[in-house]
Amino acid sequence: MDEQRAARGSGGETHQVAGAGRPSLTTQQGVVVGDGQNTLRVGERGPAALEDSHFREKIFHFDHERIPERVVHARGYGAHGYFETYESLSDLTRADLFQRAGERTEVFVRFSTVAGNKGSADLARDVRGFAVKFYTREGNWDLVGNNIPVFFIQDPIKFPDLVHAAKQEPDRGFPQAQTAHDNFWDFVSLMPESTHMLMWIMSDRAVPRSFRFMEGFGVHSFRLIDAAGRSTYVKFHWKPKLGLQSVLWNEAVKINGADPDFHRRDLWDAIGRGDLPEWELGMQLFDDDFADRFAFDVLDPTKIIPEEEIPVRRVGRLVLDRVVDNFFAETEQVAFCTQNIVPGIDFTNDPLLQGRNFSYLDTQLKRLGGPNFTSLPVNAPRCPVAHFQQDGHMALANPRGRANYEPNSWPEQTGGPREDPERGFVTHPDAVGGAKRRLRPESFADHYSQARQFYLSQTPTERRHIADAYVFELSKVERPDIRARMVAGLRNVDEDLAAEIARGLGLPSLPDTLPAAREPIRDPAPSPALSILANGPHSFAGRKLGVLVTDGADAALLAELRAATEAAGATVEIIAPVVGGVDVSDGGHVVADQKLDGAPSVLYDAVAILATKDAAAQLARRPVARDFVSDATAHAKFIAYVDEAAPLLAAAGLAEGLDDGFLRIGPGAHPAAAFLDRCGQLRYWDRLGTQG
Ligand code: HDE
Repeated sequence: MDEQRAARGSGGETHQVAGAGRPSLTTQQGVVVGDGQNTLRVGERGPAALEDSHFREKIFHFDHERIPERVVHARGYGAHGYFETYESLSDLTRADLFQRAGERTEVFVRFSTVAGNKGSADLARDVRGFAVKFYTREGNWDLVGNNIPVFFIQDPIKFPDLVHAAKQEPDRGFPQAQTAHDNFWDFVSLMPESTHMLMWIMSDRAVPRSFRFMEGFGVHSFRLIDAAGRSTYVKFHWKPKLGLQSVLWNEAVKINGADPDFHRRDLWDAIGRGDLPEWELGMQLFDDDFADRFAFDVLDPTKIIPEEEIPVRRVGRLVLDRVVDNFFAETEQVAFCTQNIVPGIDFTNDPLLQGRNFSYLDTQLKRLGGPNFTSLPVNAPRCPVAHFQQDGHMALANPRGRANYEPNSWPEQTGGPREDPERGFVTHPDAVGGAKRRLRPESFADHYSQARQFYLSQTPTERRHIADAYVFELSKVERPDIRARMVAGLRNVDEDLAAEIARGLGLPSLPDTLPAAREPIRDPAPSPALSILANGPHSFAGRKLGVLVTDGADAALLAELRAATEAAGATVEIIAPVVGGVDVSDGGHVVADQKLDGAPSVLYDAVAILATKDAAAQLARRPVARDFVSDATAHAKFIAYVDEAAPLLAAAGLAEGLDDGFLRIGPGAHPAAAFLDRCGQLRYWDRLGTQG
């Protein structure tokens, strides 16, 4: 044996062999592998032998590891959890998961960005997917939503055009994961129906701080159907327990460099430490009378129903409590399909929803390679499944016996399942009729009023961000006529906004207003629910404080800061000049979570600086330390500091006139808890005025 080993390797490599509880390595055929380090060769320095079945099998499998990525929503991250119903909704729906108070239904959730490829960065300016698979006792229900309640287009036939225009341009293969390029703005400026969605995309909603701090929406109107067959319209909402939070665009750009996996890491870490992300499921419920008198068409996916008109009733909560065991098996192979609904829920004729119902099944076939993807554990229903579908690639759930058709006259035990009119799915008998035509309903023609309502419902800070985002994106557009056309359309939304963008772009003059298909409503009632900043959350829970420490830092203050942060339900990360950590004032050693160069302040919701005077003077000479402070300042973050940190603050341009977003902590100054209190405001926007 030793001789053989010596013959195998002369490079001093480590051979780890099976034994002592470690299983033997095998091939896919179950044959135990004797040597996993060397291919079979003829002669010591000779050619490889084709009969090396282990090598051949291993490389073959590796060559086929990738499956086609999703054509949209390629970059995503999933987790398991449960949905808990608050109270029986049997007066509204016969859907089994809503029948019993306290009932828990297993779920799998996948969050995603839309435009970027699988390896793109998390903080792209983009809509986020929020797809939930409920494994109910009466089959799988997929609520495949987004974090924005409207969409770009009104007809599914435009989806390939939209996606082509948004993704990287076909000749050059870039830019990826961004809409800041000619093709996107060319297309949307020619599609006035996208105006409302664009307002959301240019707003802070498109750069969420993490998945945990964003809302979700089913977008379309759906139906709930009760046991008597009565239909109630419903729009689905997800409300994050921790409130909404977004980052500044300048932060997003920097986070993408510092940690392109910022969002998935955040979800993984939160679940890992038991800080379980939670959302409430909300329903806006309405009937035909409301639909008839509502100012817009409830089938138009470019419109919302303001919460002030139909309140959101909270009916249950979603808790994510388990990360995936294997990213590929679960997050990558999960197959959401909008047509997966259960008895008690039904579609409406929203044209986009109808188109989606075709697309999702089709795309799974391409992506997962065959029709049997429903047998994969992440896709398989948790309730009994019985049918006569058979064979195909990778058939795993094969029927037994002779009967593979029905009706048949084989005995009950072997004759297989039959339809069940009592328990089965019944389509709502919606009366429809009319000529077969290709047309856009007249009732979908108002493209600007709700865009205006959204804009007017934002705080001044948020409005500033919207204007800045338009200017940023359109400044990347090379063709001046596209920039001008976009501004011409925006004059229908808000003259001030259009003028501000025109100024930001340096347009020589304000272009003529684009003619509107229908005259927009000039004075829509604001909907306060549409603003992020106007709605709290006034809590630092679930957020992260970055504490920059140096040798000699005040040990007692650090302990106090940790305790106050934990009491606020937040987490601390220690950042030091070296990852090995620092020796603090009481002689103890504090291990760092991050080395300063790898932990810019954009990764934190607030920061604290605990340094000695000498160490602060040393840090002041390092650009990375100065950036740490000046970025936190520019991003309106709350900053705690000790007196001794003055040299670093001064080097970052903050010699005097610190605003109320800065708080001196430590002996003779504020207690750490006072700082955490302030952090509950999340950002000190006054520092920026409305200057972005
Ligand atoms: Fe999708 N969409 N979509 N979409 N969508 C896909 O299905 C499509 C739309 C959404 O995490 C694809 O499995 C069409 C609206 C999410 O796996 C594909 C139209 C909303 C996800 C597809 C839309 C969504 C997808 C690509 C216009 C919000 C990711 C991969 C008619 C309500 C699901 C896949 C996951 C994925 C088609 C518009 C949400 C090609 C044709 C509106 C969250 O089937």
